[in-house]
Amino acid sequence: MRFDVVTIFPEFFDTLDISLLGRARRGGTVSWAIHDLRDHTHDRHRTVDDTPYGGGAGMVMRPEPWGEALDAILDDPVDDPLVIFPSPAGEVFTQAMARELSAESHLVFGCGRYEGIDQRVVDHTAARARTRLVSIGDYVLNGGEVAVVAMLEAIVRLVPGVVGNPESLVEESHEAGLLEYPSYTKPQEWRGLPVPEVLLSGNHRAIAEWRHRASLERTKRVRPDLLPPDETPHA
Ligand code: 6GU
Repeated sequence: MRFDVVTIFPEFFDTLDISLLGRARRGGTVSWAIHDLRDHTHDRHRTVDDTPYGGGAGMVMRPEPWGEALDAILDDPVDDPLVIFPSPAGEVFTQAMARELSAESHLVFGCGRYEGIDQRVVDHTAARARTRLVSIGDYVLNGGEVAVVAMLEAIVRLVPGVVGNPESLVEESHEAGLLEYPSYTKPQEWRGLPVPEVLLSGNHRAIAEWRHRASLERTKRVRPDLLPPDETPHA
């Protein structure tokens, strides 16, 4: 997988080289480039934003630097890139979307700041490449950078060959539509607190049943919205 990120804060992405993503990059499974939007400005102040037409608070990112930056990435596409604009006004990012995006060969992220990017940039991009607006949840961040780091961490770990043991991807929260069951390790007793007996039994069927029940109970308690209608607790 290849990805490109356009941002006015390239330093935000220095953390990508740590841990899993860095290892995947060194192993050749993923490659990426971080592009500074201000490299595509031509005035002394390297201006990227301006006041909104129609009035109102905040600033909007001007289209010209975005046009240039995206041209440089999209102009002669050898692949079929998917462009993602992180935005609180987008469709909500989920594990299912992370799975879907992990099968893409080329992702391009355009990180807006302030009150967003001039809409014509999104429209112009959508006319030449698959384009999506994606939100990571119902709250407001100052810009798309943190959202892109979060999305990339969720996406890249699903790219085949990135996580060593693919089985560890199957039994985790959200993959089965439920939250993950609680986990325990040594010691068997800690500060008077024992590990649930069944986990020490060696009875794999009983363990699987206990874990499924624990997943279900936890999901009912904290995320009843995730349950299929027939599992929803009655009011
Ligand atoms: Cl993707 N961007 C911003 N600025 N705020 C958000 C978001 C994205 N997702 C949730 N809040």
